[in-house]
Amino acid sequence: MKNFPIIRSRRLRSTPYTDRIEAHGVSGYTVYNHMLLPVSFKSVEADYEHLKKFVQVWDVAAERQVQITGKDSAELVQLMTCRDLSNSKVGKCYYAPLIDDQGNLVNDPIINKLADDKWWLSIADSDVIFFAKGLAAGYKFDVEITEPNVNILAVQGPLSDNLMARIFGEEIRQLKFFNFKYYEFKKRKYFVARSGWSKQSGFEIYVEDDLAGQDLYDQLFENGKEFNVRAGCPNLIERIESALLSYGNDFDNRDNPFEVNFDKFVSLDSNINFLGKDKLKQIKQDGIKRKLMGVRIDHNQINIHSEKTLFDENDNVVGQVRSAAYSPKFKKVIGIAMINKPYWDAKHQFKIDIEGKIFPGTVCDLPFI
Ligand code: THG
Repeated sequence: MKNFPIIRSRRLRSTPYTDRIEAHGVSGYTVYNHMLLPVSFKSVEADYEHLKKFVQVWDVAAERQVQITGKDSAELVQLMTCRDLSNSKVGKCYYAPLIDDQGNLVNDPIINKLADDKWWLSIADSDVIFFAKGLAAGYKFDVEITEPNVNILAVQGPLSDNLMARIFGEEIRQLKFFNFKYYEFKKRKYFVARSGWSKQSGFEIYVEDDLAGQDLYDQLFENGKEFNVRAGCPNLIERIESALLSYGNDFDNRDNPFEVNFDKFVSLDSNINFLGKDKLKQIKQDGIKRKLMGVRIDHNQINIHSEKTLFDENDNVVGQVRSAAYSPKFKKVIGIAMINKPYWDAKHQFKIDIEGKIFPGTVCDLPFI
């Protein structure tokens, strides 16, 4: 497949950090929530090796916030997710599948509870704001729904604590996973969460002022020299190895949360009210017929831009690979695939066509071990 340049316009939004990541040598973008999201700097594999050893600063402004405030905000947020938020606390982040009336997935945001009547849904790539506004109008909720100017900088990698302590002070080391707090830098308060789309540990800074954010970006590099800081981005290899799922790639609005292994985030027995609850009860009772699994393929390269079908030795369909990459750790191609029921037992064999050649592979559990 040929590579074409992608032409920028107002519709394809830049971020406050775009000029900076270009100065740092960004070499590829994807589009996420109608915004530029970097995918590589040196190369996906070189970025991966660096991320696992040092610390990187990521422009993940494309993880947009849907802000929901007002008297009925908690009711609306709960209506959108099958995760029970009735005991949720201010200062905590909740990974929460959003579900439609058919019981299918709409998005998988991190929901940040800023106050009992103020929520930020830190969304993956789908237009959650219109879904929320439609529900609010239909239910006549007393809420305000906006996309505030919040642009996340993620600081990821094993040395991220050291760099963040240099900027925000030693106390930031105490911040627990999926908690957030405000920390000061140059007399300004920043919302910092311990989270991020890698398993190399790290933080996310939700920046609410463009100029301050650009200065913070530069300061992270000034202070990070001794930790070998680099510009980075969510890394395809690392996130597949870590089984961090990507809405639109690994799952989408044709899939329900049980098929995607979100069982622990589905609350059917409490008395909360959410869209699709009866459908999910029915689906659970009937049982699912396919689910997301890992796959390992005996090859050293792959490029996925649409689903690829897997077959057994009799040409029956085993499932479809939805994301995959060569893993230097496992020395194979690894991927995330929707696997049909008779085949999802670990170790089932399949064959796959990669650029005209047939390669063998096996189904395995997620996460990869
Ligand atoms: N950070 C923020 N917003 C985001 C993402 C992010 N929005 C888009 C996208 N990423 C949302 N998807 C995910 C997917 C996985 C995780 C976070 C966001 C994640 N999962 C952990 C895991 O799977 O181990 C923890 C889940 C849990 O058990 O609670 O971190 O990255 N701001």
